[in-house]
Amino acid sequence: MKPTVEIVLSPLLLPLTDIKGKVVVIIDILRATSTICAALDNGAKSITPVISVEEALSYQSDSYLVAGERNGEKAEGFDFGNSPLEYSREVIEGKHVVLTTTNGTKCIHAAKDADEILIGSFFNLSVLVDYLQASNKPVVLFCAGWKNQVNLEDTLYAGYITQALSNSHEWESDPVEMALDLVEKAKKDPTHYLTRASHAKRFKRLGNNIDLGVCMEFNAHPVLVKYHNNKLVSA
Ligand code: 3SL
Repeated sequence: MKPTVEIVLSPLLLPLTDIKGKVVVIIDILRATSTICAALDNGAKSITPVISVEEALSYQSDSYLVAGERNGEKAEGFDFGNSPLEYSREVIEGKHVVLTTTNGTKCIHAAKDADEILIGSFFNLSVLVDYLQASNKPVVLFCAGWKNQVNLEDTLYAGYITQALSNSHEWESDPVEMALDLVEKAKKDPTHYLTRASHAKRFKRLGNNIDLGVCMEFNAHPVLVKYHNNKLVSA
């Protein structure tokens, strides 16, 4: 029998899914999990995800850069916001980062009962798929959404992963079927398709016309990211 793949479309649905003994992939395409992959691929030593702005600021020191956002904008007093473009090798190599974001970092904490927690973004799609296929374990694709609402970009990405796992894994899941349909619908031009996403519209209102396209660069940061000892590290 093949291992299963499931999709959790919103953090509110996580308690309905048994994640013990499974690999959970955290997905927040815009932008937390994309930023995490970019920073670690560009040489950051570790990223500590925390829930609150106050907790993040308590780390501020010579040893930690404090990063993150609230409602899409850099939080006050932080060194960095949450755009992958801010995390170039020049500024991030060899550094430890503490990160808090509106949705994504909370999901990492919510998944603590999982056997293994990994980070998924378009930046590391192929590396992640290779790992999931080889590990032969049940997989839960956990979409961060936006403030507990389902969103298009995380669901679309979960569809790409399930499509790639269709030989190694099996499912009986309506969210998986929905996500696969989304892949079909978006396949001509997934970036253009996602311009209708509410978070893409939010970015526009904030004057950010770049990050959607950036976060859709397939395999631009081919790094496998694991959560280990309260930190995200490149494996
Ligand atoms: O909510 C999050 O975790 C962030 O990724 C949101 S934002 O894209 O930085 O606005």
